[in-house]
Amino acid sequence: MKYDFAAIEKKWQDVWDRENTFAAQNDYTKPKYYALVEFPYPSGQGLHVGHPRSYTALDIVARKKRLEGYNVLYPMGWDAFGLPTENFAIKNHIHPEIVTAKNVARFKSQLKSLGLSFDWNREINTTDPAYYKWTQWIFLQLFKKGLAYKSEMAVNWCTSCKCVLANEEVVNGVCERCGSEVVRKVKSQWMLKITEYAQRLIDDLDLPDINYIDRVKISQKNWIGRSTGAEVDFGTTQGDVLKIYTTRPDTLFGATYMVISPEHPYIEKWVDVIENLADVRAYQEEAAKKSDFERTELVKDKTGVELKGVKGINPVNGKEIPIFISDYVLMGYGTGAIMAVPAHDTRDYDFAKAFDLPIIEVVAGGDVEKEAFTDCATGVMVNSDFLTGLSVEEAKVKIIDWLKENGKGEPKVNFKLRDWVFSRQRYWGEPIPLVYCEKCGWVPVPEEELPLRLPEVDSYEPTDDGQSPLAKMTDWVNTTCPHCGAPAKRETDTMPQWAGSSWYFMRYCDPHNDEALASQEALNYWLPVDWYNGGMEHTTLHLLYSRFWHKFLYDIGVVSCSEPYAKRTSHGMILGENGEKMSKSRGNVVNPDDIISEYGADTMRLYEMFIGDFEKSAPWNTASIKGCKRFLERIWNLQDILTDGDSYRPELESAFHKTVKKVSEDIEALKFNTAIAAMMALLNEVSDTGSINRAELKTMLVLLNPFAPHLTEEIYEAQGYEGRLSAQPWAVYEEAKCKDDTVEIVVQVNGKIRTKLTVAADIAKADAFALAKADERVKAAVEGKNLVKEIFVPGKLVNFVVK
Ligand code: ANZ
Ligand code: ZN
Repeated sequence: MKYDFAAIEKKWQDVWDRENTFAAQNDYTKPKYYALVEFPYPSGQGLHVGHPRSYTALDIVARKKRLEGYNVLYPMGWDAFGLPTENFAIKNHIHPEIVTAKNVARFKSQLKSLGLSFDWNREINTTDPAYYKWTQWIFLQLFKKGLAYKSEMAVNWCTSCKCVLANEEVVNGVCERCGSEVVRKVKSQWMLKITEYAQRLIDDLDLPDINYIDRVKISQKNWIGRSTGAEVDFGTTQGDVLKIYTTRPDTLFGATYMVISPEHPYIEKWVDVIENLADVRAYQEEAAKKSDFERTELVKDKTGVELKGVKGINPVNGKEIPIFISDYVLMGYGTGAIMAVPAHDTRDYDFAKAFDLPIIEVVAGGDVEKEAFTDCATGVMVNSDFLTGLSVEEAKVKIIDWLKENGKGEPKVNFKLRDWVFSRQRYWGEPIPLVYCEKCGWVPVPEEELPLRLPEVDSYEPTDDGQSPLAKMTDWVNTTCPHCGAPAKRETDTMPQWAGSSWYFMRYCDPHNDEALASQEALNYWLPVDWYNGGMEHTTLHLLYSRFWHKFLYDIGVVSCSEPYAKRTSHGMILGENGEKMSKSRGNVVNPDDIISEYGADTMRLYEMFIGDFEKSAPWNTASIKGCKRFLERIWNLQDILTDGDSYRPELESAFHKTVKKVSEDIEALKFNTAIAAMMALLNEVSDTGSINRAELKTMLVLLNPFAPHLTEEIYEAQGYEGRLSAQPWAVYEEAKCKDDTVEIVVQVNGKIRTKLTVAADIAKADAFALAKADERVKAAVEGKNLVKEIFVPGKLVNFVVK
């Protein structure tokens, strides 16, 4: 019989659909397991071979957990709002809804062809009004609690398209679409106060029941960027107090100049005294064009302009020092002003060198003639008056006391995290459900009127002045104030793509509920997600945004746990055969459809799990996919050598127990590749005996089922086992039977290896020596010599010392 994977896979996919095999049960008394993968953006390109790496991994987990008796929720949906679809719609004059539906259909059939055990009854789509009704509802709750506010924000503005661009649309400072210059422009935007949650978003990562892999935890913490230091009041010759933020108040005596951001409000205050205003204005204009990222890059040449006519005054010694504007100081962080300590800060050092400014060493131990001495936490203070001789740590404490006593400053904690810019001047997003009334201000659309649907528009292009295309729909825009009934206008901005994905894991718990985002019982039962896997690229923003929304919903009593995900892992990327990132331009893209039709879904699944360490990136390798195919064919052919037998044969007993143990543990530990290797080794051992009995085959099929579900289910049925394989219990092992019966030990003479022997694992010392001495090579090495010592390390070695 030939292994006809195409027929087998089609057959079982139909059976699973028909029998609803993978539906999560609404029986809240059973032990539950919620496995989650990041839902895709249904792009026009279809599925990428990177998607199945994550989906198959958690499919394996989900299938194993079902066999272990859990009520498993493994859902899938579509994160379908967003720019590529909108841009496609603009170019081709097709409604984004139609584009989305087409892309979703393609993605779905591709996912089905992989045999993924998603519960399709719970499929969601963020662009479905029944879904975004609740995205809007959450926004309104944030608004009502004062966590959504409007603020002037710098946005990317394409001078030629005359529209606001998302960061992703700005490539090397120019518009991705037309190549024209992009400038920063100040516009009024909706913001969410995620900063209010900054401390909790850090602290809760260390809750005892939260299990994130380290690099994910670290990237969350880095993104939030908590820093501790002090705000210090510098004087100025204009009499104004110029507040700075520093993490190193201990270095105050080393401050030789100050820098304020080009947007700092004091510049306007000082226009009349600044002697070189034209230079200052020119510099401000240049800085306005750059992104924060470009501005703060370490390697960049330092530029700036001194504010002539005004000086800063260092509060610790009364010294007058120059004040510069430079783009490396950002207005959005700290106070937008710094004291520069070139001896101990690299950027200040580079700047001081470029502008020939004094460099005063205040922590001993480096060589500030050559470079900034930054790694000086354990150093001793010098040139610092009352701080001289103290350690850096002592100096920090003492200077903060001094600042407090003298009313010149106080300790301060800062976060890198900024509030979340939540509006987009775009069509294909959730309308922000607010109305502006001249009398009442911003008024929420009444909750019973949600969803506030996207109106039909004539064109999806933003207006000339950068407003959302919704602004052109005056019938829709003009409304009445829900509060006082006066004429009012709707907000025309829409939400960012991040909105829908910030709570989608909640919706899966109860996806058809139209009374609430999900029922309380469903949320209490299913949350937190037990295991969430996704790309490293989403371990900053998406993870942070969704944790923020979850915490907010926890605070207002919607969910009953403070963190959404109990465990978060991340898979490595699949690279092209040449080791480079897969991309159209490199011509190294592998299409999953082609692989499935040539080798079958089971081989594809197995291969993607075998390709290397799950957490590391791995290049595609066609030779290795063939190896996976051969393995499955050999499993298929076991049917030809099947015999009766309802327990493992003694010679294979420990091999089976060991493999069950290894596969069980490896799946939980993300080591899918070594789990597969263990099954391959077991297959070899079985094949060596020339037959397999029914008990042995059943265990093989159970172990392999999560990896190759179609093939295993087919063999199970064909060989007349009872019921469905997907309804069997997971394989069990006995610890006592996992021990090796035999081990290989090394035999040395005077520390040099002479031979290796295979002996019983529990061999007695005397027997080991006797066996070793009987070996010809050992005999030759000890011949005519005096045996002075015999050493035995159980399970490892025998060593004879001779003279
Ligand atoms: C003096 C100093 C001496 C500094 C020294 C560092 C080392 P974190 O919070 O760790 O990122 N800084 C403060 N506000 C800034 C702004 N708006 N734009 C750019 N840089 C700013 O780093 C805080 C440090 O970055 C502060 O401490 C300040 O330089 C600078 F040996 O003050 B420091
Ligand atoms: Zn009103």
